[in-house]
Amino acid sequence: MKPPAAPETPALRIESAELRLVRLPLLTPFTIATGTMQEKVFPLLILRSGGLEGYAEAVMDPLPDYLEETIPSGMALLRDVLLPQIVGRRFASPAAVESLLSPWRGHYMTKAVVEMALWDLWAKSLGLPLKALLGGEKEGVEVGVSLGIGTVADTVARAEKHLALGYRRIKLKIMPGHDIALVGAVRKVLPDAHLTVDANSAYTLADMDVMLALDEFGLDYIEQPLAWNDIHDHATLQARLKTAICLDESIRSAADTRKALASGAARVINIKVGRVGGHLEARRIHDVTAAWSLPVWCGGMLEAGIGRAHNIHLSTLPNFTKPGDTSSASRYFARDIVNEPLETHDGVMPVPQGPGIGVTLDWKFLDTVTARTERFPS
Ligand code: OSB
Ligand code: MG
Repeated sequence: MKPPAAPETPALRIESAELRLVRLPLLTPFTIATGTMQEKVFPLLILRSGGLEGYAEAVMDPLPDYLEETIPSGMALLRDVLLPQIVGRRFASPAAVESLLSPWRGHYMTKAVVEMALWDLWAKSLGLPLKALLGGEKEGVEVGVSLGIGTVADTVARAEKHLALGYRRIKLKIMPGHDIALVGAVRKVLPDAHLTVDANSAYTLADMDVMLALDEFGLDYIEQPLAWNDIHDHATLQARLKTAICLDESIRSAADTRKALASGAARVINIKVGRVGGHLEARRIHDVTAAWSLPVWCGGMLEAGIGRAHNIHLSTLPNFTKPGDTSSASRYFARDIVNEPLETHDGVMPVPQGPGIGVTLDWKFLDTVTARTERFPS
């Protein structure tokens, strides 16, 4: 018997790209152990094919404070290497871009913006929501809030307010000298809340006394207490704690995840699709963690609507069982760059409907917050 004829391979040709540098004012400055963000500055990539557009935001900061990538270095790599390579090329699937990106070392956030925009474009070309292509089924995703560093009294008030709004967990940013008393004060007024802390790598093993004190507050996990590029010391610390360690900065790949879980460095993983090079690697990390019967959750980088929508679709995968950081956009911005409001109801963020990431750009407003635009071909 003759096998059925192979279907014609669908392929999508990237006809052009547009790279914008966007500066969006934040409603309130956001302080973490490494510094304060006054505004959200990000590269926005638009890929075009057959009358459709795919969108993604890159999550690196202007300076290498959270991780080592920066906006200037990322935009240079996009301009000089990555976008000239992909514009004019045909792709048989979003996964096909990986072989072009993987030869370059590091630059996970820069590679991610290309891969994510291609996923959005691909899903739109099929008329399907991105979550359907990734394998997610949820209609909405449970989220908490990440509270930046402030005074103890103010942080307690914000924690109470957000819990009352229905947010499913409160994450407190901590740093040396702003840790035990803060967590103690919040725990006192919210004895039953899902509470976590995020140190953004501000401690070392020499701070074991602080870690052991934090271990007594019944936290869901302690996020990235030690160095941004460490796994080994986190394993030493995890062996001393009852509380789970969650790794953020240290995890860039499924291989990092395997090493962290196998060495006992963490029992929870924060997945940020931008930090790990895109949706495909994010899904691999999700799968490795699921194989260990350990949970993941979706982190955030104060994204505007495009990045927020990508995060929501990714969070629909089954092993995202802890609340993510993708809270209401109105907590961050007076006005977003997308037309659709991304707002939670009782701690649940609905998945935007429609093809791709399900949100559309507010071009008029976007133009007012765009500092620079580059086009490929120019
Ligand atoms: O470590 O998760 C982090 C914001 C900027 C840089 C790093 C982090 C964060 C957050 C905020 O925690 C998450 C969000 O609300 O988007
Ligand atoms: Mg973090």
